[in-house]
Amino acid sequence: MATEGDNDTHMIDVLVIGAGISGIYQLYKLAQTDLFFRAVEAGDGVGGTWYWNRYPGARFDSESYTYAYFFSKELAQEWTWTEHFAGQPEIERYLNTVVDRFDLRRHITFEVRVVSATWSESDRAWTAVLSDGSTIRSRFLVTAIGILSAPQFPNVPGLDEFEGEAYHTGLWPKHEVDFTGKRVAVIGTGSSGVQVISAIAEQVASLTVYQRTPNWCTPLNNSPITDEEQQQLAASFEDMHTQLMSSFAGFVHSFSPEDPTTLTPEQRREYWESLLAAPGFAKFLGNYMEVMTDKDFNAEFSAFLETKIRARVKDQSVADKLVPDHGYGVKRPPFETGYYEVYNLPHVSLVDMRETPIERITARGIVTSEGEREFDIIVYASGFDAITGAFDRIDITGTDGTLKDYWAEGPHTVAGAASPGFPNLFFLVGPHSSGGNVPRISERQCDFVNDVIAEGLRRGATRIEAGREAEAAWTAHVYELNQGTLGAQAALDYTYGVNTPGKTVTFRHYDGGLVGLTAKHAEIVADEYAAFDFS
Ligand code: N01
Repeated sequence: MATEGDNDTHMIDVLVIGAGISGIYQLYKLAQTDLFFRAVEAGDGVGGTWYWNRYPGARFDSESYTYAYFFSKELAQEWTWTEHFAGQPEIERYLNTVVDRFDLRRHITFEVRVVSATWSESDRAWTAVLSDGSTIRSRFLVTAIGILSAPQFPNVPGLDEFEGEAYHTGLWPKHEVDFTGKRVAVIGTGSSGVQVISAIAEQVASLTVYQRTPNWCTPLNNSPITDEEQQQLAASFEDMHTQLMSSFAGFVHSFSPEDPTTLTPEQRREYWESLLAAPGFAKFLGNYMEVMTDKDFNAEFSAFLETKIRARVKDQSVADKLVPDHGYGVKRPPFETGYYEVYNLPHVSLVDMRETPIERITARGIVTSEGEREFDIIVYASGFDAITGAFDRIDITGTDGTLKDYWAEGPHTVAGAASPGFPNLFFLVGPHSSGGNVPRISERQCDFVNDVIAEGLRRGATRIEAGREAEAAWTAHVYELNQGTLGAQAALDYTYGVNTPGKTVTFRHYDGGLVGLTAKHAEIVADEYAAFDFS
């Protein structure tokens, strides 16, 4: 194992962009090799998503122990999660512990962004220009930049005019934000909005929620991990890893084996009641598969959830606005703790932006078609330019042009790991690979990418390029799986790019889960990596 001490124009072997969940694992893997490597990270600490999204209420909605690393049993024994769904501070502590425990911090240059990366055919290397003006030349470039890391503000005028405090959930400051007695607006009701709204509602003087699309929010059912559970978790470390890595999407939950057509509506409801009492993603991934694929079962489950929302919200005219008109699961559903009860508080109001859209932000507050409301704090929970957004923000130029142009009409890749025309560039968690519990997907992808690089080095190659045929086959597979699904029919989710003005509406996620990705990797290996050109 070796590393380059500083950012200069020496040639290194591998440059990793990002020190979040995937970047840390990638560094751990590189540290087992004799390659020269370095990571650059925009934040002043590690964690990626869990560094930037430090807003009140931010926490896992995958079980903590399913989100953690599995590369070290000692680490798993040394670290104990306090809750089934850990909060952001604990997650950030965990990631820092990992980095220090395995001495990875010294490989990371903090507080710099990669502005551009350009491939040189004569050098067979990438030159990355960093935001501090320095450059790094590297034979291989590995992006660990996440799929939800390019924060996006509402496209309304006046954002800079507001004279109060304004924060984006994905760019939350390290200092404490005091909401006590403040008039607060939250724009956006995705997973971040739902978490922050629930966390601050009791503290504020007034809370106004600006909602464009209501979501199907179901209880997270978080709880402390008992001593007995800790012992069980410690004892089942290997089994848990095997279970997760062979599951559909890297979660502990798996679809019900029962055929709902053989059950009565009462039996289905009884099962759904049990799901609502179960933790996290059970409502989605522990459901009948048919709820996600058949519009009638989907409508029945959605109607069941509607009764739950209406029972929790006292004012039915508010409940009318909170009940989605899309089916459950066609848009990534948030998980909540006390969310719907927030709307029973006298100082909380809900603005339906479909009826009264935001026209502009002013020095004092927010103007909708209904008039102006004044605020001390505006929270933008308005999401991200998802999946390809973080790639578009780096000027990546390969053999025939930029990656942004190459993916302009939609990404095309070999197994989400690489694209033709961009030799020696690999993506960990990027387009057309993700779709599940991110650390498990990224573990799989990271192992694969490092195997491809190792194979190239074993063959004495200095250039590894994804093949066009393999790219066409994987892209066709991604769209084929997605075609006709309830998600594709609705095309409401950020995985289609619909939340980003001007972005081509096309599917950027992957519906085959960890299972599909694993099968593809195995096929590529069995085919002696013919999907890649080594030279
Ligand atoms: O972002 P989002 P997020 N005018 O895009 C609204 C993960 N995550 O940060 O739905 C008005 O879901 C937008 O409205 P609409 C998780 O994968 C996990 O909340 O586009 N409104 C929506 O309501 C999640 O899915 C956890 O109509 C505008 C909201 O802003 C993903 O991150 C916690 C608007 C954005 O919701 C993203 O979640 C948090 C505009 N111009 C996040 N633009 C865990 O629990 C956007 N909106 C692990």
